[in-house]
Amino acid sequence: MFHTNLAPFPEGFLWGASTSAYQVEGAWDQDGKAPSVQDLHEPRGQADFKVASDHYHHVEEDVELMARMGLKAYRFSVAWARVMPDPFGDPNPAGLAFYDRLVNALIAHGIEPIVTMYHFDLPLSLHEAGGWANRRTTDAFERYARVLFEHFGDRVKMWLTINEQNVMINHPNAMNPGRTPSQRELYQQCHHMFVASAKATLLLHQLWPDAKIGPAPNITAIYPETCDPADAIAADDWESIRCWLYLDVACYGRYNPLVWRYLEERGCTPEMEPGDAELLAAAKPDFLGVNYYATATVKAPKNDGHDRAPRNGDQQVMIGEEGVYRAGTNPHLTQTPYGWIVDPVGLRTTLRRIASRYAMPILITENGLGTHDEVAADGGVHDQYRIDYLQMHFEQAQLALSDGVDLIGFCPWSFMDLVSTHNGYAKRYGFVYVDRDECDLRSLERIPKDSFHWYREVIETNGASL
Ligand code: BGP
Repeated sequence: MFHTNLAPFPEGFLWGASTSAYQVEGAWDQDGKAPSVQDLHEPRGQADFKVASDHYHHVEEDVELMARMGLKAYRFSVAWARVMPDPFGDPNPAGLAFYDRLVNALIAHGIEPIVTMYHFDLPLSLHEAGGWANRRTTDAFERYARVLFEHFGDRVKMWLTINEQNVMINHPNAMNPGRTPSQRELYQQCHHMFVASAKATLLLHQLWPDAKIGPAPNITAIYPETCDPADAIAADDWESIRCWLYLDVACYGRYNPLVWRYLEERGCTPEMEPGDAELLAAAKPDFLGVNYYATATVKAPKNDGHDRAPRNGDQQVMIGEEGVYRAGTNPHLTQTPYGWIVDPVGLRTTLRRIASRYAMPILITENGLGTHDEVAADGGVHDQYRIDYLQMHFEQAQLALSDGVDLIGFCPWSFMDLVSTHNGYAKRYGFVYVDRDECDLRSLERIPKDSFHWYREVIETNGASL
């Protein structure tokens, strides 16, 4: 659809940026923090999460930079194991104190804190007790939620429960170190995450009726590879299993009927406790966080033992499922050097589909370009490629607004360079360069990239400079 007049970005639009605790903080075992599943990763020749970007020791300086860039919002996650080293015990005062410093500095600069409660870093002790397959993890999450809401609820008014629950279920290896759960177990884990998220949602609404909370799945539009109706069914299946299941439970409080049948056929329906259905139905989010990087393309399965066709890849690389769909290719789209599809129009499509299905406010909680950056001879980082990438995605966000999508903010990934989930420090996303490489911590100096200055102007003009 063409628009004769583009809708302007609304007043109060949350121009933000995102990070997550384990990828940026470092101080992995300091001041009482217990290990999380992420601390088990010790990749050879690649950055681990022990020091990361050392945000823990640079927090005030980093917030100063956010203020210089003019950020209206900063999305970060709390490390569950920093606040609750014993998930069933008392909170760690030093852990709370670190986030107090961060939250207070943000507020002093007029930056809205948006807090993800759990971003891939399950406390190791919970993992060792069965992780999300163990129902007690939902009790631990509720306890943790109460600590966070009681402590920060006077200042933090926007919360995200779980980052990319759908990625954790569809790409489970990174979150389940040392083992590969069965599909049945994965959907039990998934159900427990739904329960945990619902409990947190109800609790926040009870304690702080003025605060807002939502999930943060990775949602992306899907294309059938051709107009063959069989490809369209495969695309529908993929979208229901990977995307709608998660938003249907959050928004409608019930499982998607197609996915429920798919689980029944495979003997994978989760065990529910009495009261779960009512709990899911009662917990209503206030907005939807959406991580968007790349669209996917699928085609009909052949059911010949090769539909899965596993490719080496990470959370954005499409893998098929036997008898359900196969990965397809899309000749209209390019890829990043790391093989991630670049599809700005796909962002508009994704937002439109979510809006027309759920009619809820949407916050883009992640989107960005991960690639190699270098400090030039003049001392700057000239990341025009990142500016181009973000410019295209912001333009499509504005088109989505013009289409009628209630888009409340855009938080690119990431505010500063941080450790990539799969590619260490070689793959950078930040507006701010951090002087370290894979294994050499160097100075850890912060250097604003060209994209930093470009984004400052976008924010200052509320998008008019695009
Ligand atoms: C999302 C995660 C982020 C971040 C991002 C980039 O799936 O929520 O934590 O890692 O992807 O991915 P990567 O670091 O693998 O490049």
